[in-house]
Amino acid sequence: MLTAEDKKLIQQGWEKASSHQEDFGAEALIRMFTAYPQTKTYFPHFDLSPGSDQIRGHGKKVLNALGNAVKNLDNLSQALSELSNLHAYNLRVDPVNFKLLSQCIQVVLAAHMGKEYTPEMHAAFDKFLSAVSAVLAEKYR
Ligand code: HEG
Repeated sequence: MLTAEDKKLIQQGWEKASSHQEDFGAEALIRMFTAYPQTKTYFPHFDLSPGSDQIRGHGKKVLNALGNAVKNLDNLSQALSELSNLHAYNLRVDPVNFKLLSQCIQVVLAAHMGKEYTPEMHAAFDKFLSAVSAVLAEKYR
């Protein structure tokens, strides 16, 4: 459950990320593919070399979707409903992978925001990304 303070920190933190969607998204994906190579199996059709057009394009899509979630913090299930269907029924991504990408996204935010990424902001993003992951995985039941 996100508190009012969490929501404020997420919105504040996202202001910085939103102007670097493609860069941050691509970096998070590269970190995921490097640290957890098993995640590459979902992208056999991608050129997975760092900086490829597909990685950048997909990174931008993922961060854009998160930006949409940030705008709908009180309404995540509805805001992410189509993506949830896509991941469960079409892509069939094993839900464990959402945690892996979430961690990589947090590393990217922390690395780029430095001191601005306070422990409180970290905790807020941790809750937010867990909530997004729960929605993306909820149709698997
Ligand atoms: Mg997913 C497509 C968002 C985790 C594998 N993902 C997409 C798309 C978005 C998205 C916005 C494009 C949808 C469209 O084209 O309509 N993904 C998204 C979020 C998160 C996530 C917000 C979690 C924070 N995705 C995720 C994980 C994997 C995965 C963990 C696998 C390890 N996504 C995946 C694949 C595609 C998408 C294989 C299709 C890529 C393509 O063919 O273009």
